[in-house]
Amino acid sequence: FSVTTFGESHGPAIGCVIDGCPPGIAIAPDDFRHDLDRRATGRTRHTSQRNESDEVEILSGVYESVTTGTPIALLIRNTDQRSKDYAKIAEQFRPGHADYTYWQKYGIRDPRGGGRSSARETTMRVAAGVIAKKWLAQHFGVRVQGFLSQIGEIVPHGIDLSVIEDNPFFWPDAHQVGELEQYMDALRKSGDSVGARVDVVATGLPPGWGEPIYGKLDGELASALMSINAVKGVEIGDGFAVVAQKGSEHRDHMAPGGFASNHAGGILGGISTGQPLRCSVAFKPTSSLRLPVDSLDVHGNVVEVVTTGRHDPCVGIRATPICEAMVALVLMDQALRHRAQCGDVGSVTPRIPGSEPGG
Ligand code: EPS
Repeated sequence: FSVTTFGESHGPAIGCVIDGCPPGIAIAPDDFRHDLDRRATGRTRHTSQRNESDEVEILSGVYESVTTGTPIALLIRNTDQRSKDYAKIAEQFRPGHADYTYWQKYGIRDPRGGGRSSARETTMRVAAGVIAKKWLAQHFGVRVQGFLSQIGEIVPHGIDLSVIEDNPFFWPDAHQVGELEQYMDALRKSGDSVGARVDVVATGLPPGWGEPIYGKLDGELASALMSINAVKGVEIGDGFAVVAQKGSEHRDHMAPGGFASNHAGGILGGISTGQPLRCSVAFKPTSSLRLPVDSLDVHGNVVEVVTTGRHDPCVGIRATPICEAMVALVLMDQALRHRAQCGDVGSVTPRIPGSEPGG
């Protein structure tokens, strides 16, 4: 099972090809609406004001509203890809932006709205993830849910997953939404940007998904999540906090009633334990700022860079559905691999119940 995407932010369209998807999954264009809207720009004042409707066209792999097993091709046409400063930024490097490394690698650059390095590409990851989420839910009852667990220095006072769809930040504490609105309004006016952390919890996994050495479940998740634009860190379970833990504290006690804790994040030895999967993703602050900064141009001249345009002051805000999608795609791939090698997924081993989501 594999996914690849194509298209540029200011090109005519973006799209993806999903190969190896099982036949018989019911899919219609409307299925994509909810998650694409959660990720889209222009839906609240706290994100980029680019206004894309993100209508999915199913080009192949689906007949009479079910997948046929052949490659699924999805297309979304760009409709609001205007930009005024192509000429100006075409030869300048934005500090912290991929335009420098694209130039070093290819010696050619598509300056139209960040081209291929734009977060626009993540639209197609979310679209592909919709199919994976649906398949995982129908076959295993797996649910993948993300939330924002930090913006700058602000962390939630409490975690209530039932409120994250009710505010523009995917924030798990309804009492702090006003504070976040004020923080983001001030940040946007200042012209600066800020980093963020997204947590993802997947429940309902059977034990046994993942490979023991190459293709470890945590390795695949880290790779998939790290491949999202602006990601600088991925943690599984307690992540970097394990550095300060004692073994007696970190190990998850086992009893007939289930694991007593979930420091491991639902993975041991690269294989799922049957507990909730927990991972956490760090997003850097957006590099395209209207605050002036010294940089170089492609000729080595010192230039002052000011990036105008419709950029996100906190790219992490829209990242929750993207992280969910990447986790779902990895889980679907691992479930299919496990079924190929071991037969019926989850039926060969007695399941030890896990702790609750976030536990
Ligand atoms: C982006 C810059 C902005 C965002 C874009 C990501 O686009 P533009 O270059 O048109 O101002 O709006 O995000 C999307 C269009 C999207 O759908 O996520 C960037 O530089 O990454």
